[in-house]
Amino acid sequence: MARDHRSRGHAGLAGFRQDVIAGLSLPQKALPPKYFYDAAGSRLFERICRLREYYLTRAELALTRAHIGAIARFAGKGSILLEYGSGESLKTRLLLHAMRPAVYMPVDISGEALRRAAAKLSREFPDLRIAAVAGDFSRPLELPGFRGRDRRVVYFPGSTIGNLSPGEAQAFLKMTRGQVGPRGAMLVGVDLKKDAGVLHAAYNDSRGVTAAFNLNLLERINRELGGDFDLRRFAHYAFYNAPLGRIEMHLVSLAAQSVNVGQHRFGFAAGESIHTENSCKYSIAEFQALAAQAGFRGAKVWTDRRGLFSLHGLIAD
Ligand code: SAH
Ligand code: AVI
Repeated sequence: MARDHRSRGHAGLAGFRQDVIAGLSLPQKALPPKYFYDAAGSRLFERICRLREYYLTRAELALTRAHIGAIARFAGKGSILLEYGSGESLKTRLLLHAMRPAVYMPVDISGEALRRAAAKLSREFPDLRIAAVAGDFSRPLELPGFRGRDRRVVYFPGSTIGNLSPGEAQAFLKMTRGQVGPRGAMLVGVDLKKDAGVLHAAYNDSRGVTAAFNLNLLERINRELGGDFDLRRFAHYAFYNAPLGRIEMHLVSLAAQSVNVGQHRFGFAAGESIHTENSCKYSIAEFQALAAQAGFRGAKVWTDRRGLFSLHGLIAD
């Protein structure tokens, strides 16, 4: 059974416009990565997950399969399972089979992807109670039914936490620490630090799907906010910023140009970029220290055999 709640915290078109105008007015132009995920962006991300170079999805699936018994015991059979940034709920299926949650509550900003995933899951798990919430996890969210007596577990796979700055990640973990309560737990997928060449290939795939995903943000601004970005005059650029331990994605202006978004006009020098995403990579110790600052004890860590990706089992301290 699937129910769909639209959260009141959802910013909508006005919030999108405000964030775009503010971001393009900064000295280093920047746009929040949560806006990648309209219907087209979610489909492009699903294609990224299946690319040879994008090891993250395969590594997390492999480690989840290999350790599913222990992961389900850690989550607690019959718990309420809340997943942030659920997307197509790919890895979640393994968890749903193994832990049989009382309720599964997927939360995602991409309404179309969420509805598609919930409909598919209801066919695959006819007895599962699904309470889908279309909303933005960077704002306070109303989560109907999450405050029951059952144990509460938050699942945050995919290294989506890496798209937050370390400060934002800590605030997010603090918020979920409050949500799960003293008996609760969290499972967080975190991409590990590794060879820069492997990272570079994952964010610069040979088929150009990541480039299309990045450029779709400009297409979305054109479509929804009346922008006139010429996509042929911007290029995808992603590199590993080693001192900061993160992949940075940018869109680089290929010429001096100006662009209109509604009534606003923005000038670009040739070579000037819009910073569109960070994807932070953490060692196991670094992530456990971050979680500890948010009131979680790192109780378990699972990794894939190649040591590419980690899944942290956190317990409210
Ligand atoms: N968990 C899936 C998808 C990861 S992609 C996986 O592991 O493959 C990141 C997901 O988070 C997308 O589905 C995107 O729509 C969602 N998302 C990104 N920012 C969000 C936000 N601020 N609030 C809610 N969902 C968000
Ligand atoms: C969702 N997130 C964890 C992805 C990442 O790897 O940072 C988004 C992405 N950006 C480019 N490719 C994939």
